[in-house]
Amino acid sequence: MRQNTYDTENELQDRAVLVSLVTPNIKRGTGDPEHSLQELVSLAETAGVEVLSTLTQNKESVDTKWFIGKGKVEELRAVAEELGATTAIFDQELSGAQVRNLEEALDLKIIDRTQLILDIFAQRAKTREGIIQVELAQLSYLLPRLSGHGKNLSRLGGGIGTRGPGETKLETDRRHIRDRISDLKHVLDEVVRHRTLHRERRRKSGVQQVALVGYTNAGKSTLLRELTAADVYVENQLFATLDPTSRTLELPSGKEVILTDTVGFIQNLPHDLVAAFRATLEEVNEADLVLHVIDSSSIMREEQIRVVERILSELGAAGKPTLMIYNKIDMCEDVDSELLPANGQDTLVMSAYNKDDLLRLRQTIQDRLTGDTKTFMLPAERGDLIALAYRTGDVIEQTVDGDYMRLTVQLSKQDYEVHGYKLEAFVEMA
Ligand SMILES: Nc1nc2c(ncn2[C@@H]2O[C@H](COP(=O)(O)OP(=O)(O)OP(=O)(O)O)[C@@H](O)[C@H]2O)c(=O)[nH]1
Ligand SMILES: [Mg+2]
Repeated sequence: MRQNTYDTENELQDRAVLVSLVTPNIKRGTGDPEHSLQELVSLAETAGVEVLSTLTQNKESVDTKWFIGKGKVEELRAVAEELGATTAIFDQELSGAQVRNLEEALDLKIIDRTQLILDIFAQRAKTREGIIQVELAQLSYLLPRLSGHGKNLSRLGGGIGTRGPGETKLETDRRHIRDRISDLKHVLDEVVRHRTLHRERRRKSGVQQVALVGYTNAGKSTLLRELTAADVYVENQLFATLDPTSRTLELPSGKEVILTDTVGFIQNLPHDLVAAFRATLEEVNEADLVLHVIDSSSIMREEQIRVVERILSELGAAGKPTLMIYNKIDMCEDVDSELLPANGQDTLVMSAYNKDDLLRLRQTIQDRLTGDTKTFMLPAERGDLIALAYRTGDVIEQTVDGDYMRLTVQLSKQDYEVHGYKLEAFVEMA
């Protein structure tokens, strides 16, 4: 299926200089460029690149031909030569022409942030669904840039930016790639159909779903592991998890729900990747409760929260019942933790490695999912309202009282807000 040009044994490690261009526009769009560049260093290291140095240029606007200014290209050449770099990685997305021009002028492999992230995903993808999604994203990225590649791929046999769609495929025409994209979409549709069926079965079984989301490296998989004793991959690196993993979580009441781990988010997540992973992230849309996991100790904490919220809203999952989990509190300096919100039904400040915190998390999940017990006095002839009560919550007790039906129902806060409010006029005071 996927031709892989990646050959670990013969591969020379990429030695890279990282480059960031800061223009007023870029600054407005993507948060702090300094943090973004730090993150690019982590991304490069995650991809197995040796980072030699970083270069930043402040400039009024992007240079159409070189992306950075001509003078900066010279500086980059000098630095690269001095340090013996093989590669330059840019923190922003480059056009095909810019890649070609830089490659020719510098005799370096030129990679941009998007390509680097796609490459990490290609290294990580394990399941059929993940592999298809990554290849789809890579091809969509490559299509408009085809003419910019080829040289570096034939010249430098391996390393970052060369995994995934094979060399021969890149040399074929765009139509070929479009065909491949359309084939992959069909296969993906099929996988998605299966996943949807599976999810529907789960939903019909009445089991509630909880989804872990959050910035990459926040501790989502750790929480899944600590809460369910699942054997999942936890690593101090970016994008350790690609494929959603679901496990049964037992709540203090003994009731079981399904807890799902998902792929982490990052700022400037390539658009093609969000599109390709939309299917996987449907899990989030279906969830009864979303656990937004935050690395409280990160200096980018607030930015990361905003990035996750933005991507969730792109996925149509904004406004879902959410519990914000300020994780890794054990790694926080006191001054940082003072700025955190107080614990409550919407917020939990905790450490995934603290037993008491995990108990509290279980309890909060339960409270959020089960909610309150309410008793309604419904007129016996209002079959519609009685049916609504049954649909909306768990009816614990039902008795007939003259012309009325007395129903005791357990309703979560969100269920009550969506449908249950229609029964409000019939609530019996306790
Ligand atoms: N000190 C401390 N470390 C934590 C805590 N939670 C997670 N970690 C560490 O943080 C790192 C990342 O954890 P993961 O669970 O892999 O993070 P993730 O959110 O699943 O990351 P991706 O899959 O990359 O999106 C690991 O080294 C964990 O051991 C915590 O509460 N305290
Ligand atoms: Mg993970």
